[in-house]
Amino acid sequence: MSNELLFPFIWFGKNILTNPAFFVGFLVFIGYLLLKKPFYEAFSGFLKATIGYLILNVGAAGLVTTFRPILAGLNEKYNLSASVIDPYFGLNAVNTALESIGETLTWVMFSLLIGFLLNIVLVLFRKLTRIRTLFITGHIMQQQAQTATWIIFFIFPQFRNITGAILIGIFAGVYWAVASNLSVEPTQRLTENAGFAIGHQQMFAVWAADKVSPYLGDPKKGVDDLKLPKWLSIFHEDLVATGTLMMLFFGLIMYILGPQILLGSGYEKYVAENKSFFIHVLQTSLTFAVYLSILKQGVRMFVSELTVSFQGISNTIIPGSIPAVDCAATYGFGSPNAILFGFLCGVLGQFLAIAGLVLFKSPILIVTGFVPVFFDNATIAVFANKRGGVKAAMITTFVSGILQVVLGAVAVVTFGLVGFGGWHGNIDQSTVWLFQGALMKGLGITGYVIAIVLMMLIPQIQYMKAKSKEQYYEGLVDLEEN
Ligand code: ASC
Repeated sequence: MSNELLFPFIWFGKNILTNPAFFVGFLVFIGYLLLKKPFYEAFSGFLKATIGYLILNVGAAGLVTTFRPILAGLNEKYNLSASVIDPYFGLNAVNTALESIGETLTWVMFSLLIGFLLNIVLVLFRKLTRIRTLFITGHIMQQQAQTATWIIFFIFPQFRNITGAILIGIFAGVYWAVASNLSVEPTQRLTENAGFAIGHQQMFAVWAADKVSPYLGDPKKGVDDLKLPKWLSIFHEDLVATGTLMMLFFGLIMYILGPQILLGSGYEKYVAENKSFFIHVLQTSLTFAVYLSILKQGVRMFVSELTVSFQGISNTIIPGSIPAVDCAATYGFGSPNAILFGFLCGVLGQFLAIAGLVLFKSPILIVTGFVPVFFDNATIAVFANKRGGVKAAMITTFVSGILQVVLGAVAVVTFGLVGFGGWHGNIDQSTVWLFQGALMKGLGITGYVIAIVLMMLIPQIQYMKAKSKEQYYEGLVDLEEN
């Protein structure tokens, strides 16, 4: 073909495919048209998705500029590299890391699409795969696809291309299908067969908590028998909790670094103007919460558009699958006390582990992020409390907090994210994914294949162990056995 004929394709590749904001908008637009929505809805979907992505970029850029002097200061003064364990900081870190190898986030979108379609196929062939669940929590899929993109591109530099995107898509899609499928029984037990599974970032952990809790404590001695102080409830609000955590951690770090290092050449002017360092520290710490909330707002916007077009597609192809949704959906069924209690024990575990890192002079400093410490541990506690009461809830979340920090630090090193300021940080990503990543790092593509095969075996074992095969497919549990 001549160059003129190819021109539209080249133009499209350069301007849309490699520009995630427009690529997401384009996907949504096509999705809406395929669902036979009127043109004006497709247009509005395109705008909301693209603008959402552009908003995300603003939040991400803001986080980077706020974080950079602190990261540089820690490095300069103590040779330390700080990483916030939180998926939103993780997004940011991966974004910068991908840029550093000359790649863009477009691959994330490709992989997301491939993973989602694969999950549908796995459910379609449920008689063979034993997969019953479709993962539909869009913002989580986006975060996980993004982290997986970095992991695969980092470990397999030869596949920084469409082959890599397919590998990422398969990895993510199989994880979504298998892990959410694994959460069916625990979730159904908790919710008394409400008919959904978990599609989030602690599905393996929920399964483990459901399994070990009966051995750890007595379900009759639940968290509700405790009296938690009322002021704790302010942490239900995520900006309050994030603001507090950021003040605690970055406040402390910035104080220790001191104004001279942090302000650099601006220091003299600052002293001359008689400004308060305390207020500077406070404002900078809270600025993290500001940019995080901008970033989240952007993610939610484009993801909710993607979800509409994705769900439309899946509903028409696979009726009768079990939807796997946000972990917060289980909170209405568990004890409300368990949520805060899990968060608290998780915080305790995390703080202790961080103190351990400092004490043992780890070159990686982990900073608590809100999302994993709250949502992972709250969710684990809800399940553990149901099966083993307050003792189980306490032990499982405390251990989870420690693992989140220690294995988070290991993950930062294993996945080459030192210096980028963040790691995904959720418990499944810091345990299961870390193990799988280590397999791939050690054994190359063979390790990748082993990781996928091991995951695919899980639903087979579940099915084999199921007492009633019919019930297995319906996803129902016997409630009397509780
Ligand atoms: C996450 C994440 C969020 C929250 C939310 C909980 O992992 O990225 O925004 O948890 O999904 O409801």
